[in-house]
Amino acid sequence: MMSETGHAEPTSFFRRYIFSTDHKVIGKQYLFLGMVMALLGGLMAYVMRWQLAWPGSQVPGAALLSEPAVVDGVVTPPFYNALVTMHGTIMVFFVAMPILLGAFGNYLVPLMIGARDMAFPRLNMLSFWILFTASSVMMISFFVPGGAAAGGWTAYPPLSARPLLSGVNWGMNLWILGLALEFSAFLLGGVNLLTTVVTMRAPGMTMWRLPMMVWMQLTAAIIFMLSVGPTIAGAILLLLDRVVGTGFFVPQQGGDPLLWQHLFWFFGHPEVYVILLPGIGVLAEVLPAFSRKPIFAYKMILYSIFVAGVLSFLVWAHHMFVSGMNPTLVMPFSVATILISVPFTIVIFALIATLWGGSIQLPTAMLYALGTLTMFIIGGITGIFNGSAPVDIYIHDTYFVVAHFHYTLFPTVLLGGLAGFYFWFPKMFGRMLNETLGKIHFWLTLISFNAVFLPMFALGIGGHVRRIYDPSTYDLLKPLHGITTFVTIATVCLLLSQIPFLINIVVSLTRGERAAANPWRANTLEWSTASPPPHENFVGDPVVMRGPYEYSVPGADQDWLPQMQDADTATTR
Ligand code: HEM
Ligand SMILES: [Cu+2]
Repeated sequence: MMSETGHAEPTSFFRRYIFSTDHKVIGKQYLFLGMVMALLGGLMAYVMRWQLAWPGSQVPGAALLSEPAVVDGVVTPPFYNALVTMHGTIMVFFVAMPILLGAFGNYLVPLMIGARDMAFPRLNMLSFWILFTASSVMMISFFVPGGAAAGGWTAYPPLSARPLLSGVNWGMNLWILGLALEFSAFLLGGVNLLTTVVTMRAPGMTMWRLPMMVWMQLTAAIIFMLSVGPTIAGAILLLLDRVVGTGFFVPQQGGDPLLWQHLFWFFGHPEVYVILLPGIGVLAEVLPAFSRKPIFAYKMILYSIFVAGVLSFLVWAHHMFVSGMNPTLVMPFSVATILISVPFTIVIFALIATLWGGSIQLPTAMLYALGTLTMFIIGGITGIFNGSAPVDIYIHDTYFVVAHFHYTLFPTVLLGGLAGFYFWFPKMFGRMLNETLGKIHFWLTLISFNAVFLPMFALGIGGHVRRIYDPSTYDLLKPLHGITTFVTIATVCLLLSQIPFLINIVVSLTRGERAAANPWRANTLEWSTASPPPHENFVGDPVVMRGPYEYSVPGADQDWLPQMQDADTATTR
């Protein structure tokens, strides 16, 4: 039978690998783009950290950069501001979203629901190429006169609204353009994903039989689409302020900078859940598979996520406690923020309970999943400090905040992303990754990650504010300088720790053991087809018999029951 999206396998190189409409190729394109951008974002962090530890000294490698960004190998203050801004922007919009939503969403969702492709394959291709254009616009902005945007990833006006104030003109305009393109790419992607999950599930794949990853992608897409509107409106106003001379955000012209903060954070807070949910999706697939147990409280996790999703729209002003907003509103926002920890705690406990009493196996994918879970708990708990208004007044805009959000984002994006990468790599590329290199990579990454970000809590409490170019100019930071240097050395270690990973990819892609269809003995549909899956995914038409987490079912003769085991058209191994 031809599927709704049925299309013959393309034969030309361009249609196959560049302008492909196959969700699997597009998923890999997103993955590759996200990894390249992660490398660039990581290098930017390295340059920043070097300047902070040894202010005014030459940054090794920076001679490759040209004036006026770098003078004699030393980073200039305007370039430092651009680095902070672009590192944050790139990591959130061009690493986290492409990998967690773009790559995992595109690659896994059609396979997991038993579809042959996304609902709109050409639109899917368009989304990727719009995102590619957006990334190029962002990177090109470094090379225009005045350099890249330098007002922070939050682009607060009036700094961002008036070229005169920051010295950045075209860089900021291109930042807005790049972000607009990025939003378009993920709005189109979200519509595509939603339609796919709603209309293209295989027979028997009821909503309550969906793998958790699909639910998380679906919820993330909905949260993104519902929250991004006000920020798009805000970005248009900001562009008008910049190029037409309106004053929506400029006090001298009767505008209000706080308006931007509201429009930005109404999206900015839900956005972190857009990133977090696919990370939870990875955990929800990996933890059951390697503890050989059903996920604990499937529906309860989902209800908690829905509650957290709704609450995420009601907490945005916790980023603005010290902005001069109406003090009457501070407490409701503070309480709502702390309330969100309730549903998330339920999710975390359900994931831990999934492990409880299981036959735990520890391949690299599982190590990364456990690393994600434990590190995210630190991020979550420190968020309660920030959310509590009286505490936040002291730690706002310090390295405590930087430590907190890296403890939430780094685990979900990089540790969670790597858990997913090690788990689905055999499916995507048909080869097994090397486990020894994988474990070395894991331990080095986990230890150096903590060495980078744990001391930042102390720096923040000690008064180290964020987004500063030269800590040595502040007397109060002098006693802390040893910690600052330590953090920078750890950053270099963290970056070097990725070398075994890159070696692993190259070695495994060329010489790795060939992957069986179902190397982890997992249940979801993607494991019932070949590794890598054929064009249009399944040989026959998949029919789903049961839920996704039937591991160690009493009385069954094997400890896993694939979702489509009884369909005679498919193999289970
Ligand atoms: C290689 C690991 C990383 C290191 C060493 C690192 C380091 C830094 C540093 C030094 C800053 C500037 C802090 C400041 O002065 O305010 C920063 C900001 C930031 N980072 Fe990272 N980071 C890393 C990974 C990530 C990841 C994975 C994400 C998100 C997915 C991320 C998101 C951000 C954001 C949103 C900002 C705020 C930018 C701003 O203030 O406008 N970082 N990071
Ligand atoms: Cu928030």
